[in-house]
Amino acid sequence: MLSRNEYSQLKTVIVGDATGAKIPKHDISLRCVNYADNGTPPEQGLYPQQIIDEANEDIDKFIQFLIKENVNVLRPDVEHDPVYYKFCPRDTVFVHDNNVLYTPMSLRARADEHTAYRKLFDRYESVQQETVNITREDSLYNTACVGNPNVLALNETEPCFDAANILKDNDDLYYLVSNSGNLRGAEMLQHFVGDTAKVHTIEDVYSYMHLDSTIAFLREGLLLANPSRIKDRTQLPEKLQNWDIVWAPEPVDIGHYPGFNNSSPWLSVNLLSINERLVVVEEHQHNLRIELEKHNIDCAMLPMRQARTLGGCFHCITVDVERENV
Ligand code: DAV
Repeated sequence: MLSRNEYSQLKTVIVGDATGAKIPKHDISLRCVNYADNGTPPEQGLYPQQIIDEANEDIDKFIQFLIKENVNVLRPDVEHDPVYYKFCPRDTVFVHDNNVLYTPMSLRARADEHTAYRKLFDRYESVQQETVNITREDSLYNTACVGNPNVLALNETEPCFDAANILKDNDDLYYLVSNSGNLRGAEMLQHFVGDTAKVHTIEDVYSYMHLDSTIAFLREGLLLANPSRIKDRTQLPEKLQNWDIVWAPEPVDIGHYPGFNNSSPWLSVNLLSINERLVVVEEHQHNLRIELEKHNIDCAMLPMRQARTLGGCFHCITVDVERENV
């Protein structure tokens, strides 16, 4: 059985690769999903080499750490030249129980990204891999979202979501309705997981990309929340309302490469849990470390200099494939 939650002992993980990362062709999906709140996209083409090199150097350090923790590391297909990138497998690959779903991605440029990861699951005989193909007609996107967080990028013409809109807690899956995931996507996810889990939607909390810079699950009954988005526990689905909450302190802004910005400073929340007592955190987030230590959680402080530039810190750049299941 594969991973069913975000925090029990990690055994096998996919770690992304910045090689070949590109700004894709400009189209309505890129404008509405990635840049609704975030200026205009940079020119199409490879990211500057310095970004790619620094990201890969930091990934190498992270992998050394994982190996030291006895975690088995899998990497995207080196032959795969991405249309967008293979830096954030979290966005594309949803793993739960014995199921792997390559989600119907919100960006057109990411429609075939799953081909970078598929072979990694061949070793698991009983695992089902499913890919959802959608058309991504212009009518899926609502350009009124640009500059207006009250209007979401995705209409409901077909199910559409990134895997990073989901966090898992065993029999419960939490799904953010936002620019990168619509309501039909949540229904599709429920259909896919069947009676192995219940999908709970989170709405009107954060309109832009993904759930994993807003909430992190630390263990059963303890979560980390971003107070700039979750103002009050009543905004959480009922099942999470009686969890203990660590309110994330103001992040240290590590900045981004000039002209290339794919995320907010709240990537501080985007941590990877190794187990209930150890998480990997971006190395400047000392106030966060102090808060987590109060809950007996140690922090491995590691660099990820281009996290904001490329839009991913340690949660985004990974997929927990196997955890010790409870
Ligand atoms: O907070 O800007 C980052 C994307 C995480 N997958 C943010 C969203």
